[in-house]
Amino acid sequence: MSTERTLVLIKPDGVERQLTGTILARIEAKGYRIVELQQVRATRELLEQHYEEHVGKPFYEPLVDFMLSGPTVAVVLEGHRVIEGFRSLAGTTDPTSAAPGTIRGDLGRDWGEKVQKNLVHGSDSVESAEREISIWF
Ligand code: YYY
Ligand code: MG
Repeated sequence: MSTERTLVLIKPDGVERQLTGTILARIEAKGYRIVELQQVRATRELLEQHYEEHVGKPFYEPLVDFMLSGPTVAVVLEGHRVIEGFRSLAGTTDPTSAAPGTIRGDLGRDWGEKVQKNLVHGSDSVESAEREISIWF
């Protein structure tokens, strides 16, 4: 058995567009368990830790400003291979080309701004999941 935990964020665009319930319903329908959930207003310090790997990239500052623009819903999911499973449910980073059937592919698109408002975040490895969960919870 490889039961895992992953950190999912419903980003400010998802909360603003009132897609929280829709996104959580997709996660629950897939069979993953929600073990923690809270709506939070991220701080710059928190985001600097969360997006540590992206500091200095051209999209970093606009990304942080976007993440500061409104509340985020932070969720911890549990399930067998949930790290890979949630990223598969979410779809690829660019919402314009994310496959239909995925959260980003069905609900997200390019809004013509510098940052891809792609609705959700999901941890990409066991190590980043542990690190990110400890940042948000
Ligand atoms: O893991 P994932 O969210 O799919 O993408 P990352 O490469 O980790 O980038 C994090 C975040 O940064 C992404 O969700 C949107 C934003 N971003 C961007 O605005 N422009 C890029 N070229 C790459 C990423
Ligand atoms: Mg990532």
